[in-house]
Amino acid sequence: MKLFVYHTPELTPTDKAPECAIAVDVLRATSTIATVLAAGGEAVQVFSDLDRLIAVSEEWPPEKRLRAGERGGAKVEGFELGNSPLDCTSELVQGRRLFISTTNGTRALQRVQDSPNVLAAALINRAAVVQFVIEKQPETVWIVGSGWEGSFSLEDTVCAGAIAHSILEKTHLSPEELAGNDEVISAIALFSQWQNNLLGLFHQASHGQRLLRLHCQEDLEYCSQTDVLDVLPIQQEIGVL
Ligand code: 3SL
Repeated sequence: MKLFVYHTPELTPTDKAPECAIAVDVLRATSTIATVLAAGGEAVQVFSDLDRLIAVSEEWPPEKRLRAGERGGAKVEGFELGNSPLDCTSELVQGRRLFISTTNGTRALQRVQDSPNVLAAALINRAAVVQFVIEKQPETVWIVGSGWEGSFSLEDTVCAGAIAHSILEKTHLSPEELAGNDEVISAIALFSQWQNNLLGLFHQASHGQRLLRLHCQEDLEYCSQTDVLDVLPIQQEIGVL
């Protein structure tokens, strides 16, 4: 198995697809997706375009759907939800499909659509994602961070490092054997440095600071937890997890 880390969708190759692709947006899209599925959501359908989201979700009965939208960290007007995983209680999401569009996370997921195994990962469901990779043994795995509008983000790279670190522990591969690019080694180094203070790292991250200005401290706390949800968001059809 060779693992590659790409910090943003823009840095991800466009001329090939891996056997397994893992999209990461710890703050907060993939944390929200994992939370909805763990809380009994029927499925999560991802859109980059808000008009398309509205048109497709109109085909579902209102009691069977939820619309979640975020732009610039804030909730899209008229939608039931923004992008806070803490709003996704089982009372609200049970048996309903979430139609979601966010600034960066949904772009990362769409960037890897050509892979036969597309997963959504965050720190909270890291163990389930690692378990899938270990059992499936894909030849090539990509972890694609969402970043922020094309730029590197600390929280997605530390999650990539958390996944890589756990794969190393469970397979006994050496970092050189696992790593397909240098980004893997630097992601592992970042995780090793911060694994006991992930919330502290989020406070230093530019998007963490953006969310703190929007009074989302509790979201940061929630998303900085590791391995607390046993849920594997895996794509069943294009755009549906
Ligand atoms: O950019 C995204 O996809 C979002 O996750 C950003 S936010 O955390 O909802 O502001």
